[in-house]
Amino acid sequence: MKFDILTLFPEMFEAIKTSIIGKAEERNLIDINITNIRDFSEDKHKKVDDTPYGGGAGMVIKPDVVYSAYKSIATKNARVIYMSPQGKTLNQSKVEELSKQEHLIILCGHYEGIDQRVLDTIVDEEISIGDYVLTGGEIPAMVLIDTVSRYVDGVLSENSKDEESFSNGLLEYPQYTRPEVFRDKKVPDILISGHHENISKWRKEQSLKNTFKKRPELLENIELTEKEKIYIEDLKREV
Ligand code: 21W
Repeated sequence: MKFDILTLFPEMFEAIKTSIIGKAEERNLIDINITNIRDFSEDKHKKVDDTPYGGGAGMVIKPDVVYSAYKSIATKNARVIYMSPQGKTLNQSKVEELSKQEHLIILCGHYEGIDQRVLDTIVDEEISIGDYVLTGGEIPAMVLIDTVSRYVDGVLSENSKDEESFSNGLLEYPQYTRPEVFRDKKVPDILISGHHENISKWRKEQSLKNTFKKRPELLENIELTEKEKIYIEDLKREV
């Protein structure tokens, strides 16, 4: 899978070259290519922005410069995503959908904003990472690359995705490792019993309990089995 980033702050992307994503790139499972929008300025001072028509504070990124940067990397099958506070909030189902694309072009804006005409020309979709204000789209772009890359074949070891938070719509069960007793707190007996069926049942219950306590709204959007519904009703009676 190929990620092309269009940004005025290419140095910020050093951060994703580390860890699992860096390894995935070394193994050619993903390809991350950064394009500095400023390289496409034809101005002698490499100017990329100008004052807004209609007046007001701040500056606006010029459409021609963004368009030339886009043209330099565009392919027929690319999907163009504009990281923007006005976009739909990213979630795990959007991540899975995007992971099926062969080429994502990610445009990063800044507080000053980008001329609307080039956005209308090249952008397929606007995505936000949540309702809070950042200084630019670079961190959101890295969030997107990180989360989408996990779905690319070979990036993660098998089965590490299907049991995790959100893949079944629930939060995870608690985990324990040695020592068996830590500051007078013992590991739950069931995990030491070796009874795999009981352990699996316990983990499912813990997942439901955790979700009910910490993120009850998640339970509204998923299908539960009859057994799970009964368990939730029991939890409600407990409080
Ligand atoms: C902050 C961009 C404010 C634009 C008049 C009209 C990308 C982001 C961002 C930023 C403005 C995301 C203006 C969650 C975020 C991002 C920087 C407002 C100025 N004035 N997800 N327009 N939060 N943020 N534009 O901030 O680029 S995804």
